Amino acid sequence: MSAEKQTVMRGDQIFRCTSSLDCGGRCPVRLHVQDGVIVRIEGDDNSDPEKQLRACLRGRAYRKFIYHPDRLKYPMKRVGERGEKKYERISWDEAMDTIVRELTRVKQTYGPNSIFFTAAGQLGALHTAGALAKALAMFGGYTTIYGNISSEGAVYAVMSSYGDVMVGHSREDLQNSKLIIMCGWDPVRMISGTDCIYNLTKAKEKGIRIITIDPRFTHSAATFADEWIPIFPGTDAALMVAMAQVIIKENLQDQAFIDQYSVGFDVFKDYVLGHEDGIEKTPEWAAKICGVPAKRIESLAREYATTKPACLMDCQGPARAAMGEQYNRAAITLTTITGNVGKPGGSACGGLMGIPYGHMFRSAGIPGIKNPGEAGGPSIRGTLDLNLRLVRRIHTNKIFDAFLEGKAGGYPADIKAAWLAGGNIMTQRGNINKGDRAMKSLEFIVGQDLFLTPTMRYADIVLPVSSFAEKNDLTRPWPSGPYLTYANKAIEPLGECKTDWEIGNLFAEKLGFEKFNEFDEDQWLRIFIQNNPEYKQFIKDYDKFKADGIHRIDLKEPYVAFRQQIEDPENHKFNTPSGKIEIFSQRLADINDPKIPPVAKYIPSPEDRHDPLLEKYPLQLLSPHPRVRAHSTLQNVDWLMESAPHAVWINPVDAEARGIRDGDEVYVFNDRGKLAIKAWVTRRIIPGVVSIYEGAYYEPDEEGICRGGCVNVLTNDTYSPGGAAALKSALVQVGKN
Ligand SMILES: Nc1nc2c(c(=O)[nH]1)N[C@H]1C(S)=C(S)[C@@H](COP(=O)(O)OP(=O)(O)OC[C@H]3O[C@@H](n4cnc5c(=O)[nH]c(N)nc54)[C@H](O)[C@@H]3O)O[C@H]1N2
Ligand SMILES: Nc1nc2c(c(=O)[nH]1)N[C@H]1C(S)=C(S)[C@@H](COP(=O)(O)OP(=O)(O)OC[C@H]3O[C@@H](n4cnc5c(=O)[nH]c(N)nc54)[C@H](O)[C@@H]3O)O[C@H]1N2
Ligand SMILES: [Mo]
Repeated sequence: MSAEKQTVMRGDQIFRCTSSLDCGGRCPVRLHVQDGVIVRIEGDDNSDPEKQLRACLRGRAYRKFIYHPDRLKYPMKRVGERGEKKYERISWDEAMDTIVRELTRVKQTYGPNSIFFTAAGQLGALHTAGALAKALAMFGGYTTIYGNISSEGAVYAVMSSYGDVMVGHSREDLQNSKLIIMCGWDPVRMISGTDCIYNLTKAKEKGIRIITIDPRFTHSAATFADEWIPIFPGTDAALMVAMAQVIIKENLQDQAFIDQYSVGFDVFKDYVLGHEDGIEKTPEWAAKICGVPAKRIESLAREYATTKPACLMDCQGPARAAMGEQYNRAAITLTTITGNVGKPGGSACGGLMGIPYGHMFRSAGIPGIKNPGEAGGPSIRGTLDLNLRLVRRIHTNKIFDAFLEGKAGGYPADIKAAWLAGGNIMTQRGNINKGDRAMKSLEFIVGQDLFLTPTMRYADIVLPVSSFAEKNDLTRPWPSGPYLTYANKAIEPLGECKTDWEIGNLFAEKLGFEKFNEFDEDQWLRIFIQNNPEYKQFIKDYDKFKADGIHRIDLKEPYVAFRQQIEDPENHKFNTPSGKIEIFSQRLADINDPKIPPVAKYIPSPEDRHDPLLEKYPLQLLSPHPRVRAHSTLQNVDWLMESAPHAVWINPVDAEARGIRDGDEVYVFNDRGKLAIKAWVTRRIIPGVVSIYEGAYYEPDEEGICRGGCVNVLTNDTYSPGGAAALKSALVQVGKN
């Protein structure tokens, strides 16, 4: 270490923290503080290389986020038009008085369900919008969203197949595999657990063969893969069904495993062999759909079925599409028929990849109360019937239609006011230009964030929120664990910032709710640990946990999903009606909708490459998560943006046909919107497909062209039959004007 570095370190106080952002890591970091100011950030310093949790470039740049000059520091009220960014500073008192007055008016005039409430963007245990949700419920209730924007397709697939969302393995288990197939999984960019890349590196060093299947030559392909198999978006189910056809024809399936642990293989086989619809799902059939040559489909099927154990890794991204759940259902079917479920070095598929040890505060948090807005409705617990789920709630990708159409459009309420407690819906939901109209249709909006985001620009009252460094909280790693984290407060809140929890308490106080909050921050965090058996078994010493900032859970061997069900089937059934893995699901059959079939199928979808709209808009649009942001968060950190300028990925074939050269300013457009962006002409994406990272701010000019390059001006505000936000199913054109 240099002398200079040592001098800097000498008066530093070090606080162990993690972010609470919705990113793929939430990595442990050490915040160095001098005179109340964070001066430097370092990563985890665990001396054991096997255990050290290495933060990515985003974690190392947090200082630039926390101290960004654009941070909101005071409450503000809108003085211009919605979306115009004209605001004036007001006091907390005035802000809260206005909120109480306006929400009371709306409640009295239209009923409590006309108040829409949603929160996102951060994942702490205490300093969330939980207190606000409770206060709003006590105030009379609200309408909220249904469906996880990240993973609803995957959730649907695992719930129908396994009856459980905990389908991951510890990342360490990648090293036990003989073959890793990354199908739409790009952890080098999206992290997928802080220990993931280390374990992939170890797997690679061991000589384990790694294949990627992706329309893009991803960062993971570049770093780890022995082979890249390009594929057209939305067609993995065709590829996988054809792999199953080869496996069945050549009798390579693990029949004993299938017989013992699953139901419905015969129904799937009938579909694959064409007994059901007269079309045999041969590699030639699939090649026409997915673009992978038939010979390669055949050899991939053989390689996958004969290498044991093999780890097929599907993810959530490709399932965020118009027929999303079929991709995960098909992957689950493949791993089942090859007997790779519940085995070290195998995988359960299903895209969620969580293990129980990364989810510790599922049951930690301030006890809420039931939202009266949802009282008296039918129970939606455990159902796979999406229509039932939509009775009381608005699908997460349908917020804008719900605002615009209300009950007349079949939505649960006529929305007149919204409280948006984090999350940036005016950048992160499909069809943002519709969002502009929707947000303008409301009578009152209150928002809370660290920045004047495109969403906050529509709010009548904007409340400033503290960053994760300005409060103590329990945070949780991306689902892979296995460790628990405590994010220490390193600095005082900037300006007059408050946490979401404090805002909830303040609102309750203004409404005169007595004894709304009985404990302080430290008391609550201790209570969470005491009351939550999953924490309690590991955290014996609260103060030590707080000081260390992390508790590593010593698993004797890597966690393997469904190991007990496979090794001890007498005593451990799958949580499905049959007690087995459901290749065929009777619950899906009962829904009786060909778009949500009881076995995995390839089903064409709107705005895929077989849609006639392709003539007008010939390019499929991808929108993966940005390597250097967490969605739209961190988008203003110059260090990060310099390292990966925002651009549309376009293949030279498509670029040349349009006279586009690398670095040119181009427009990407369809009937929903138009954005301006630089072109990155690269063979890292296949012809016929373009890609723009999600998360760039929505910045429309007078003509309505998004100058920020927000991909969601182009995407759809629809969802799949299983409830996946169909953000990856969009056709576009690219041109120089
Ligand atoms: N086209 C396309 N769109 C997508 C996706 C895609 O793949 N393609 N992915 C989808 C997915 S998976 C997700 S999860 C969503 C993410 O959607 P959002 O959650 O809306 O995304 P973020 O940009 O992370 O927004 C978080 C906001 O919360 C703020 N924030 C951070 N910390 C706090 C806090 O403590 N309190 C409050 N009140 N605010 C805070 C941040 O400043 C930021 O403005 O995007 C979805 N949108
Ligand atoms: N750096 C960073 N990491 C993040 C986040 C972030 O914002 N920034 N967000 C986090 C969150 S909330 C989530 S939900 C996860 C999401 O992470 P993912 O679920 O992995 O989603 P995406 O980022 O959309 O990545 C999808 C990948 O699949 C590929 N792909 C798209 N369509 C297809 C297809 O049809 N077939 C195949 N085979 N591949 C396809 C894309 O090219 C891309 O490589 O990431 C987390 N990690
Ligand atoms: Mo997500």
